[in-house]
Amino acid sequence: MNRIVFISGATSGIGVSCAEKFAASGYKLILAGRRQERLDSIVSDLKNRFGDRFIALPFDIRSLEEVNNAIASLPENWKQIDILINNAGLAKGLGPVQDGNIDHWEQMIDTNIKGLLYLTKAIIPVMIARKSGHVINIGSIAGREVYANGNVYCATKYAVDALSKGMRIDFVQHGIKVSQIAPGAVETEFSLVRFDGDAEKAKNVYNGFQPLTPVDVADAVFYVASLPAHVNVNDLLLMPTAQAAAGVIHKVFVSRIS
Ligand code: NDP
Ligand code: 8X3
Repeated sequence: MNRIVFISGATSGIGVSCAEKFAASGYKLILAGRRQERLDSIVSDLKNRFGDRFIALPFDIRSLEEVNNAIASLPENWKQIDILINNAGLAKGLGPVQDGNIDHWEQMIDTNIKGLLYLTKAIIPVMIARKSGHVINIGSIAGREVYANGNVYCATKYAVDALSKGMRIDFVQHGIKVSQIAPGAVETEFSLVRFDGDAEKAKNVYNGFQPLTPVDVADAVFYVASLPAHVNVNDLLLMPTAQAAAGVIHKVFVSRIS
């Protein structure tokens, strides 16, 4: 196996699970994120278990300059990326637009929309030149239904949905697949980030039901990436059984009387 996968947001959650899954199946991986220490430790652990076919590439996806420099810095034999998993993303805050925090809005828009575009633009030329490749965008149920107080985060994921459709149209003539995986609630660091490190608030999001695990999402990504050349999953909405819609989660609490 000599195929190269680029995973953005590989320091945590879905990105780490994708790294595990593709690493165990023999792929070469470029793992990106801002937290260099975490990336280095993940890469060193993967190297110990699977051999020397992993690269850590720390950069902030919001900076066009950092994105372009990072891709340009790849060794020549690592530039022929076969699969790009556009996973880096975040939510900041949960509240009505009238109380919105402008910094939060900018961070979400710059990461989830502009960062995804910058990275795709930097990597797509090698796929076009080779007339093959696969871009897998991580969308969300939040890109299908707007939920209360989700406004700007939902808008960024609607944008990922639109960009996935647009890229598929633009890249089809070059033999490049574009897929979107849109998960419902997944227990990762997502809510911890959304609530600025408030662990109790984050934990409450997932209390009383079984959310998806990041491994569930990685399994879906791997399935989509493993199909024959003539088959593409355009779009896959993957939900916890207990989540019927964005804002409808069936929670069961067992009360304890001591
Ligand atoms: P995590 O918070 O666990 O992981 C997010 C990843 O994105 C981290 O590796 C983080 O790395 C990276 N990231 C964030 N900002 C930047 C940045 N500016 N530059 C580079 N990397 C960045 O959350 P998840 O694993 O849950 O999220 C992954 C994707 O899945 C996101 O796009 C999210 O919107 C989407 N999603 C999540 C769901 C959920 O319920 N958890 C459901 C549906 C979709 P670092 O901080 O090191 O930069
Ligand atoms: C993350 C899922 O429903 O918390 O995209 O916004 S949700």
